[in-house]
Amino acid sequence: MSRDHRHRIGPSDEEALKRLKGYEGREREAAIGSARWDAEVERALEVGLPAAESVQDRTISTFSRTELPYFAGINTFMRFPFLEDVREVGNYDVAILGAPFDMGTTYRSGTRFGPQAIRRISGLYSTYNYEFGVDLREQMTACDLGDVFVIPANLEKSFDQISRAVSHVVSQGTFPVILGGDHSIGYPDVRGIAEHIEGNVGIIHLDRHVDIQEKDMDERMHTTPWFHATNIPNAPPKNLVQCGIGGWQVPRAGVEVARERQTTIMTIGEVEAMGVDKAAEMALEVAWDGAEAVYLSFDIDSVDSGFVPGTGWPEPGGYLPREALKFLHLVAEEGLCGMEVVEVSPPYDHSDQTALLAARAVADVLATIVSEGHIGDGGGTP
Ligand SMILES: [Mn+2]
Repeated sequence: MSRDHRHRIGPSDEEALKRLKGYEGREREAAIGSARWDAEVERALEVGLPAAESVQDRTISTFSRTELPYFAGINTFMRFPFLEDVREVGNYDVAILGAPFDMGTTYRSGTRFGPQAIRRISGLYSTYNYEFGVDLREQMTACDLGDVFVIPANLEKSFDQISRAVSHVVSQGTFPVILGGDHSIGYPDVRGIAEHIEGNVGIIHLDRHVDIQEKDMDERMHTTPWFHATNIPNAPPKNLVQCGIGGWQVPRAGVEVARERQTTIMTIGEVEAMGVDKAAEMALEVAWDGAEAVYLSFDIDSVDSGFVPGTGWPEPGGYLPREALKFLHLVAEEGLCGMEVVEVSPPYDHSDQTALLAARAVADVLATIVSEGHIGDGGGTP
C-alpha cells in the first residue's frame, strides 16, 4: 500500500480502522469467558481418556468427546448434547427438534432427510462467532431432542405429534428451533406455541411462496400452513407478514386468501427496492402490532435457487444468502418465541450447501437473541 493511499485516510476513517483492528467496539467479545469449554475438555479427558503420549496438546482426548474434530462423532445440531429424556428440556435455554416430514410436498420430496442433513453439516461450526461477539456454548444452554415421531402417510396425525412436541418444549420455558421437514409443519409449529402465549402471536415468514390457501389437492399440504395457523384465535392474519414472495410458483388460490385476510405480502422486488433494513423494520412493525410474541418461519427456498438447489420448489431470483441472513438477524433482534427452518431436501442438494445455509440461519438467529439478551445468561464471566 502506497503512502499516498495512507494520506487519503481522514479522521473518520481512522476511527473505523481502529475499530477494525479490534481496539474498540469489540469489548463484549473480549469479555466472553471459557468456563464451559474448559469444563467440556475436562469431561472429555475423563470419559474419553487422555490422548496418546505423542500428542502434545494435553487437552485432546483419545475418543472425540468435544466438538473436535468437527468431522467426527455422533451428530447433533452444533454438537449440542442429545437429550434422551425430553422431560428434562426445561433445563435448557434452547431445544433443537427435527420434524422429518415430507408428506406435505407437492413437487419434490426428500425433506424428511432435512433435519439429519442440517445436523451433519452443522458440525462444521464451532459455537463461537467473532462477528456477533458471541459464544453460544458460554452464553446459553442448548440440547438436541432428536426428531418428532411423525406418522408416515398421515398428515393430520403428524401435525398432532409435532404440535405436541413443540408445545412440550414451550411449556417448559425453552426456546424451540424446529428443523423441517416441508412447510406444512408451519401450522402445527405455531399451534404448539400459540397455546402458551398470553396474547397474540405474530408470524414473520420468509418465502417465495405465500403458502396460505386452505387446501391443495384436497389436503393440508405445504402450500397451506398459514391459512390454518391464522385460524388459531391468537395468531391473527393481521400479524402475518410474508417477505420475499414472487416468481412463477405463487398460486392464485393463496393470493386470494391473503387478500381476503389482509395479510401483508412483501415481494422480493419490494424488499430489494426498500433495502433489507427497511423491509425488516416494516416486517417487525406488522408482526409486533399488538402482539405478545413473534414466530419466525424461514423457508430455505426464499433464497435464490442457485444457492439452495436442495429444496422442493426451487425458484430463481430470491434473496441472496447475505440478504436473507441479515433479514433474519434484524427481525430476531426484537426477540422471538420460536423458529423453524424448512424445505431442505438433501437428495437434491449439492455439497451440503442448502443444509449449510439452514444451519447458518439457525446459528445466526441464536447468536442474535443471545447477544440481545432475550435468551441465555449473557455470559461475560471470564
Ligand atoms: Mn417456499
